[in-house]
Amino acid sequence: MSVVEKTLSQKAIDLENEYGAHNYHPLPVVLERGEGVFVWDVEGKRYYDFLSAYSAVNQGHCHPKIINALTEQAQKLTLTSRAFHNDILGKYEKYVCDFFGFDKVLPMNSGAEAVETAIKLCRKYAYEKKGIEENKAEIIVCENNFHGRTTTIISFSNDEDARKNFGPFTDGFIKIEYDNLEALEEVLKSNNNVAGFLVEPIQGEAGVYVPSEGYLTKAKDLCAKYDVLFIADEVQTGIARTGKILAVDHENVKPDILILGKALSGGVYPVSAVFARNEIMYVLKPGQHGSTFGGNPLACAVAIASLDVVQDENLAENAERLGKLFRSEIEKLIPTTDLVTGVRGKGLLNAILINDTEESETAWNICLKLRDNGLLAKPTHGNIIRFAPPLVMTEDQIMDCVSIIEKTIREFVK
Ligand code: IF1
Repeated sequence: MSVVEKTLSQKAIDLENEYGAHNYHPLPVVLERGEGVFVWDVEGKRYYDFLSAYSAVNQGHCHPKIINALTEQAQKLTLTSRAFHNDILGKYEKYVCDFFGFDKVLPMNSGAEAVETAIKLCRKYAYEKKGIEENKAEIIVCENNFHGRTTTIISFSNDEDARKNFGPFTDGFIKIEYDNLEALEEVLKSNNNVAGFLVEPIQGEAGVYVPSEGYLTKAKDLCAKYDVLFIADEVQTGIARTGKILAVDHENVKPDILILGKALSGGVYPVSAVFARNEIMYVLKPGQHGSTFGGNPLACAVAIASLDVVQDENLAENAERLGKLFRSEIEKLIPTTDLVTGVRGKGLLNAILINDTEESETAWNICLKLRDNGLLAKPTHGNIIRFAPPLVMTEDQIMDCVSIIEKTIREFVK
């Protein structure tokens, strides 16, 4: 028997390894508490959270207003299913429709479910309103997209890890290059069966890839011209993350279908939603789509409180301001090091590019050092590190984080 006692962290990691499926490769840190922009590990060490659970915790960890809404509702009524009405669903639906400017909402739980919902809605609308021949509808998607993990969604992914040995796949998707309007128009004008164009306003998983200015506006115009639904997946970019309530707001684009998830609940509970105007949403009739938990009272209470926080605390403006500051500070660092070659992003959805190959361990090792220095972030695509802190951050805190990043980069020897 070893004389060295295992740390609490190691014990927790061992349990996950032994009993959990190995479908993740987490950074070795075991968290037990969160408050605002901070999380603490089981040994009591404090970190800045620079991932925000992939942009789900925009309002900060355990926001008292959201937790309060959760606990109050939890003591009254949690789930009725949609077999019966409940007294908060309609209130929630009105609230979010007013908030995002849509006629109708369809409540779901996870982001992937909401994407699936949007796909079904788009296809049904194409058959019943546009007159596309049954089973012929196609949806245009972008290369390097990330929309979730269901079998239909991975059918149009081009990430080999996400797809390999999960076939057979779902038909009906056409992949084009992201940020390429010619490619979009090419398909639109040559194919009368296109029902929709599904796009992330910024590609998150691809490495925070911000498209050229005007891309979304022009893509939306092309969709309108060819009578095709413009479907924005704002699961990651929505709810103030990029410096506006929605990333499409930067270009004043109004999607025909909008998909939200993650921060719709402040990361407190799985809540997702699909928005559309009446004409589109009316194609769904009773029995044609649903979910046991979608629109449950707990989700409704949590989501209302989460959006109240976004508004009351001006999180979009804060993300815009601190994002500019963050990028300009990192820009200053770049000429002084060989390790970082670029920074990009919008609002507080940013990434730095590490000067090494995608296969290298460098970004991972930098993240381990960042962790040691009190900041948690995770590489995406090997050589890119995503930085997405909660939006409740202050200017002093972000400057503190910039110095942690700077110190880590300077200390780092491959
Ligand atoms: C994981 C990435 C982020 C999303 C967009 C739908 C979904 C997501 C634009 C599905 C989810 C997540 C899932 C998470 C990792 C993560 C992610 F690295 F894969 F790309 F955020 F950056 N549309 N994104 O980004 O939402 O069903 O997960 O609620 O562990 O797979 P979900």
